[in-house]
Amino acid sequence: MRGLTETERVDYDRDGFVALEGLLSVAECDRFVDHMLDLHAGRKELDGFELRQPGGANEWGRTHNQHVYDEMALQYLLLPQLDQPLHDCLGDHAEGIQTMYFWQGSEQRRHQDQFYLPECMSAWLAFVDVSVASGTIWVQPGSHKQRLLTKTDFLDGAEFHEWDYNDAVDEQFRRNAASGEVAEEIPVEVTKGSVVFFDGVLVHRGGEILRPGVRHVLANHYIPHGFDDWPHSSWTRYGFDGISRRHP
Ligand SMILES: O=C(O)CCC(=O)C(=O)O
Repeated sequence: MRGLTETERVDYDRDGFVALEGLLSVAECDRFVDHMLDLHAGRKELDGFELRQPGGANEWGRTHNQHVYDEMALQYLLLPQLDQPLHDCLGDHAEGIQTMYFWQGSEQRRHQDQFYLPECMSAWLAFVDVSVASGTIWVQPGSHKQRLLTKTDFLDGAEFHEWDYNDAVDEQFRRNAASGEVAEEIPVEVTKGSVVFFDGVLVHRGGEILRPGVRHVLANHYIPHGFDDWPHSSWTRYGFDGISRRHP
């Protein structure tokens, strides 16, 4: 299976993300989208999947950790072609720990994934063409080499005590920009079948949806096999070799 080329490695190291086009076949994209549309419409049922009501508050809300109850989501967390690029980015074997499915753009505010999931990185699987209009992700290239805000920054007496988390990341985003060491925030527009690999410290957000409609994306998260301080001890770590474990 293909890993990162030398150029892609350099890009990933410099920017904190790299998009690999055509890593997923059209059939792989369509298969998962059909599955999700069937679940959404109630044509398929799955224990653990929250049935959506037309017009309900969570009608198109993302799923969280679907791989725990859905064999197909687990397959897509561990698609063989993700293994080598993840290894090249992490410098270690990757273990899958989280999935989120988005039928539509999230419009999620700026954040860093490692705030929630220490040491993680992401593989963001685009099952359709994703553009600024459909609410793609926006990233601040190079921000993965700047400060990571952690829970300790919000403790009593710490710099961001009583700040809203996303406001604090916006502030960090401004500081990064002022440092002159990062590039300007950009949208990541990709074609169907692309996978965007990104560092868990990269500052990013879900862009505003300018053209309402579907935007089928599966966001997978991974941690390095050698990471021992994983705090979510009740979450299973899934290896590409088929071995899963809880740790510690
Ligand atoms: O796809 C999106 O809109 C947001 C994804 C994201 O922020 C994430 O996976 O951390």
